[in-house]
Amino acid sequence: MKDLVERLYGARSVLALTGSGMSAESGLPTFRGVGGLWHSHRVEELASPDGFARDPVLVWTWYNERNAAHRRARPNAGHYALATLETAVRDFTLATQNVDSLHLRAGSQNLIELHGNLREARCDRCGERRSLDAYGMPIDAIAHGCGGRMRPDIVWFGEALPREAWKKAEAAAARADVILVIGTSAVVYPAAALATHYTSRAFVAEINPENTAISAGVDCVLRGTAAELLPRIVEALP
Ligand code: BV8
Repeated sequence: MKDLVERLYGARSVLALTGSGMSAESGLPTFRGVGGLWHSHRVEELASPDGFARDPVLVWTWYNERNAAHRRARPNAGHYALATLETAVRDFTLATQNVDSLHLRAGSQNLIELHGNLREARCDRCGERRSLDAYGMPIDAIAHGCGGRMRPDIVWFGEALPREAWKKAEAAAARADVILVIGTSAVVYPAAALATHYTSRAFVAEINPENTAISAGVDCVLRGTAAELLPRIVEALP
C-alpha cells in the first residue's frame, strides 16, 4: 500500500475504474459473486436487447427491483473516499460500470457512467426520456405513444457504450499515471480494457478481496474491500 500511496501523491493524473464490488458494502449484490444477480437470472433474458424484445415486463420488473434497492442503499466509505481522492488529485477521472448512482450521491464530480444508469428510461424509437422515481417504470407505461417502448437507459450486452463516455474514459486511461481498478472481476469488455489495453505507462493497482482476470498483470494487488482499503489509502496521503 505504501508504494501505491507514494505514486498517488506524485500523480498528475489518476483514473479509477469501478465495478459492482464497489457497492457490495452498501448492500447491493454483485453480478457474478455468491448470490450475485446473474445467479437468479439469465443474462440473455435480462440485460440484452433480445431479452427486452422478448419480455419487456420481466426486464422492467428486474430493473424496477434493482432501482428500488439502489435508492434504499447508501454510499459506503469507499465511495466517499474516492470523492475525497478526487479533490486531492489535479486530474482525476472515475469510470464506473455501475448503474446504481452511488458515486454520484457520494459527491464524485468527474464521473463517467460507462454502462448508463437507472435514473432515466428512454423510448427505443423516438428517444423521449422519462425520469425514474423510487417506483421505477409503471408496467402499463412501457408502450410509448410513438409505437416504441420505454427501456432502461442502460448499456446491454451487444450494445455499444455511449460514444462520448467511452472516448473520455479511453483518454483518461491513456494519460493516467495511476489506474485504480476496484471491485470488478474485469471480464466485461471494453470497460476492463481501460486497465490493460488503453494504458502504456500507468501504475495499475487492483483493490479486490479476490483474484480477477487481470490480477496477474497489474502492478499492485491489494487484497481487501473497497470500504476498508480506500479510506486507509486516502488517509495515508501526505
Ligand atoms: C459491446 C448493464 C460491441 C447494466 C452490463 C471484447 C471487446 C468488446 C466486447 C466484448 C469483448 N468480449 C466480449 C464482449 C461482449 C460483451 C462482454 O464483455 N461479455 C463478457 C461477459 C464476456 N461486452 C458487451 O457486450 C459490451 N458491448 O462490446 O458492444 C459493439 C460495438 C459497436 C456497436 C455495437 C456493439 C457491453 C457491456 C455492458 C453490458 N452491461 N451491465 C446493468 O444491468 O447493470 S455489464 C455488467 O457487468 C455490469 O455493468 C457490471 O458492472 C459489469 C461487470 O461486472 P462486475 O462489476 O465486475 O461485477 P462482478 O460480479 O463480475 O465482479 C464483482 C467483483 O467485485 C468481484 O471481483 C469481487 O471479488 C469483487 N468484490 C466483491 N465485494 C467487494 C469486491 N471488491 C471490493 N470490495 C468489495 N466489498
